[in-house]
Amino acid sequence: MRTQVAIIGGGPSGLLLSQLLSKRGIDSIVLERKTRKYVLGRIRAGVLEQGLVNLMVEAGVADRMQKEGFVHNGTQIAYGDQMFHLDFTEHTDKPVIIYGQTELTRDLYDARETAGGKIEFNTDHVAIHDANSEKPYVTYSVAGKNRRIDCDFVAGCDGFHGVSRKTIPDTVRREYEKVYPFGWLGVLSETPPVNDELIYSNSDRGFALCSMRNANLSRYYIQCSLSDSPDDWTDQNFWSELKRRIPPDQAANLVTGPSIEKSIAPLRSFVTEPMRWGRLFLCGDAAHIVPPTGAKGLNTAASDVHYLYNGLRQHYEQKDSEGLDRYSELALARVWKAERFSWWFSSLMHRYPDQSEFDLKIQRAELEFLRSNKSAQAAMAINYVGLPY
Ligand code: RFL
Ligand code: PHB
Repeated sequence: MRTQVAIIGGGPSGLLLSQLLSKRGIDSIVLERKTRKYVLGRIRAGVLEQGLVNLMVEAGVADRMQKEGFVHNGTQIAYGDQMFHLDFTEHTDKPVIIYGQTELTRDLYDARETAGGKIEFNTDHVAIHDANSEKPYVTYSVAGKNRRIDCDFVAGCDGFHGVSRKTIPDTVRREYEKVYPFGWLGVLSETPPVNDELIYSNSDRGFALCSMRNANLSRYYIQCSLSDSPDDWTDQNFWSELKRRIPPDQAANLVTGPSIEKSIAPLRSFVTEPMRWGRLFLCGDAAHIVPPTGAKGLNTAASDVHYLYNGLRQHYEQKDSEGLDRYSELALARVWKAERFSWWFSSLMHRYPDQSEFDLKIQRAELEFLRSNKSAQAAMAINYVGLPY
């Protein structure tokens, strides 16, 4: 087989890139290790920046998101018994949209199917060859048969555990990492959200987040130990722990119900450099990970897609390689700012095992500064709604 862009990974990065390219008549094939059902069963992001929304519009897949997504003009920050509103509209001209990654991915799969886009599911043994030459190709197997795709470029959109990043030789690749000493236990339940906005809560018992997907679907998280397993947490224990970590008036309003999904995510900051090697371009979680505090993962994947899509367009439409040549530099400049914000917000909101009394006082002082200082709020709001591409 031959295509212009071979895309490894059928998560949001790979699908969005494929859909955008097809709108410009640029051909791609997506290789996905799992089934569509499996990918759509992973509960992940819920907060979309305007930049991602704009890309969905450009890709022609924004109708349902614009109908069903919730516009949020601010968020709630709680600590102890206090809670304050961080107003995005006061400091920026952008809201965020609440729309699940699962729904966004479903819309992209539907659009690729309607357009007759080629997606191979259940692929095994994907390998990228001659990426640093003029003639790269990808080999894989599906249903026991070996296949080969010759292509102009390879987009490595295969997430943190994929093969693309490791294709870049150790002598070229540099990795930067911080692993956090706790995880997030997440629960999805068919209950109305406790508040109209998200609540990020710093409590003595650890961090909690009240989020949502729609009027009758809530997503809650609590900071947990890395040695915990979801089975250690009964629904009842989860709800009572969550109630103790949010302000009492919110806890009193919390509607509880059976969990329909429960999982634990470790927290990690990670960046690989460069994001390009020859004709291989890394995109999204394949190149970088942020802790979920601040909701930057999917949104940073989207800004990579933006730079790569525009670089590829420039290459095919204008025979100009500048966008592709600058891809790594442009993408990384924005990635590091999202890394900084996610690290800062995580540090502000969690309990760390080695935190001293002094550290706790500093954390409290920073929260009070944020509550009372408009410039601090502006800096946070600008980062939360998303820095420009
Ligand atoms: P994905 O979604 O991991 O997709 C990669 C795809 O590649 C496939 N794959 C392979 N396919 C072929 N061959 C191989 N060898 C392959 N290896 C892997 C995988 O099966 C998969 O389908 O990466 P992508 O597309 O870059 O998207 C990134 C986002 O999924 C991720 O950044 C976000 O989910 C992070 N995240 C959040 N981001 C936000 O912007 N806002 C949020 O509110 C938010 N909340 C979250 C999150 C992530 C979380 N977890 C579980 C890590 C909340 C949580 C709890
Ligand atoms: C979510 O709804 O899953 C979510 C929202 C905000 C975050 C992280 C996750 O910062």
